[in-house]
Amino acid sequence: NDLEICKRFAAERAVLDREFKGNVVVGIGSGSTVVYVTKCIAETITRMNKEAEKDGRKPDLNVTCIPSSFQAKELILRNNLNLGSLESFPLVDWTIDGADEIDSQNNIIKGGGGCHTQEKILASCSKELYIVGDYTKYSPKLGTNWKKGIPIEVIPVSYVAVKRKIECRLGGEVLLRMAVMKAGPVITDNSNFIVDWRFPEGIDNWKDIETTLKMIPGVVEVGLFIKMAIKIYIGNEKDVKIYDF
Ligand code: DER
Repeated sequence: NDLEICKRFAAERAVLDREFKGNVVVGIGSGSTVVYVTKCIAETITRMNKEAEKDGRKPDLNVTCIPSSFQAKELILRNNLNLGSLESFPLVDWTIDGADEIDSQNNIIKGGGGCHTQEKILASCSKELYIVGDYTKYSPKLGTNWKKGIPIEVIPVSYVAVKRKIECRLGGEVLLRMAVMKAGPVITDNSNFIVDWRFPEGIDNWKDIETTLKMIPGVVEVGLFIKMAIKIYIGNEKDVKIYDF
């Protein structure tokens, strides 16, 4: 459908804008848009190696991909890309990842796919973070389109205490994220729970909110990526809108 086409447009533009030369360490985000990113990276490498062979040059391109989740690792393997680990490559040249909502101030909600903890670690190790998404992801302010709240990964035993503290201090409602194909809560790649904070209207000091949430004992990571992205690619049916930050 047309949303998938928009995702693919954004993903391909973000990949084709990148430099593929010599040794490159690339971060792979999580979610459905990144499926197109990973496929396009693989196609780009194949094309460049073929061009080098045709010109009688030795292919000098060496791309190592670092995953942000079990899903990202599977994507890297399925596309026959070189799988690296953050332990071996703690400095990443560029990362491309998806998002749940982006506003005009470069405030981003991530974690709809339950992977924001390792995504944020990977983003923090990357020289450049590029975000890709379809046009439904870009809003004048957070909460306009994305109604599921801010994802927060928590240590399981703490989830009621964290819920209570957030609701008392910041208002809104905190819900434990329940699994669909399994009885009980979603369990993350890090063996933790996720709670989603349905925040109240009128919040805009997102950097302070991120710090306040992060400081609550039991909170592992918050799905707010504040001013971490260098460029945002938003795909429409006919073109890609790029926001530079
Ligand atoms: O969880 C995340 O932050 C993922 O990047 C994900 O939410 C992106 O969503 P997508 O499936 O629409 O790409």
